[in-house]
Amino acid sequence: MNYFLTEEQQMIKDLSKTIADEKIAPVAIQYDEEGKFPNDIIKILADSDLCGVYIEEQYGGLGGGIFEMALVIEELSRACGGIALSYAGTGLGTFPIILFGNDEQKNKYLPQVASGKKLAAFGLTEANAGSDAAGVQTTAELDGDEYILNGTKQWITNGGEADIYTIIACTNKTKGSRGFSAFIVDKGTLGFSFGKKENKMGIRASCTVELVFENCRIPKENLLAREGMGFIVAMKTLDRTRPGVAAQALGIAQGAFEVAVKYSGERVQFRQKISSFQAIQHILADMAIQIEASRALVYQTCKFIDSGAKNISKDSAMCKVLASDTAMKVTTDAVQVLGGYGYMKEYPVEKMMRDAKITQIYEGTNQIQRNVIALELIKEQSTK
Ligand code: COS
Repeated sequence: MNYFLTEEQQMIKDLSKTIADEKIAPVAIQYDEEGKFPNDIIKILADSDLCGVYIEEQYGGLGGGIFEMALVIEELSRACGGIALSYAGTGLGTFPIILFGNDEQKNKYLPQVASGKKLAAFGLTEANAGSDAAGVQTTAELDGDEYILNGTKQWITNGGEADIYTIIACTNKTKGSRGFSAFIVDKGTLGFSFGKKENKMGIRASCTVELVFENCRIPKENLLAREGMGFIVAMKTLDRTRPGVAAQALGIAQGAFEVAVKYSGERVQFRQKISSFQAIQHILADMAIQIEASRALVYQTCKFIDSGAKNISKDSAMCKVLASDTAMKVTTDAVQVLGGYGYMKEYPVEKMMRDAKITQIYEGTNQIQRNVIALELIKEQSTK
């Protein structure tokens, strides 16, 4: 379908696709098996000026928004959802600065991300703070001109590889969700170290690591927005990055669909290509319908957010749910179309199925997204 992209958006999409086809697809299975972080691909993305598509021009970016970021993520994910995540995870770590950073913070950090010289990461999740984001126990205590951070963040994408970390910590235990604050922490700060690296089912080219803060002192200038704003920083960031997860899911689904279509045109059983069987045709048709519906919603949601709309939580959650549920269904069906071959590691679809699963879980499970959607619907109804 023609989504009437601008010339620049089409260029971003085409360039990302070329990199995905030529540089990522050939190494995706190997990187998955070895759990290798894609520093070489990040360098290619940086050299191609894709790292700053969502960052304002004054900070060295291309001046686009969520939509441009999603276009890159979608195309990279067609080839590898794990490799694409190093890019998407940097977006997640950077958006708190884009949304809430002061001039000094933006001037210092955004050009580093835009140039691709530095990656970012977002630290919200902890052992007791998953779906319940307000369960954060990491503390930040003001001491003169510094905050002292103590606690452990869990499952942090880009952990160890990123240089810039946006961290949510508790500054006042008595204030509930208004007792959290957001901070920027640089890699290498004394008292900030990396713990366990996870061994995951999918997205294995992405690193998922514990962040450990032990009396870690950061200058008070690293506070984002104001004390007490941390929960809002996290929620508003996630509202803008969940479409990125949706784009990742969309790309994974598209990649699996393309493999399934190609394979069904080559595989012969009962002296015919299996694409001549209606059973296979219907699976392919359903895949195409679900993918295109997801793409339409993801693109439109991104444009809606980029328009500056205020109330975006419901739409952001809806596109994340639709695209990730689609990715899980489509990749599972792609394995089915390939049959026994689909189950083998020589073919890419079993990896795509493993990669798809996380998109239903991270940046808020699809159950949490449905809660958000339902609560917004009820709110809308009560204000009519
Ligand atoms: N934008 C702005 N403000 C928001 C908001 C949003 N999207 N969502 C909530 N808030 C505000 C609320 O309005 C409320 O403000 P007041 O204190 O002024 O009333 C405050 O934040 C607390 O909101 P709420 O009571 O709804 O918080 P809950 O603790 O019930 O949690 C959910 C709400 C479940 C939506 C939140 O915990 C969540 O998003 N969980 C998933 C977290 C997640 O995505 N984890 C993955 C880790 S990141 S990879």
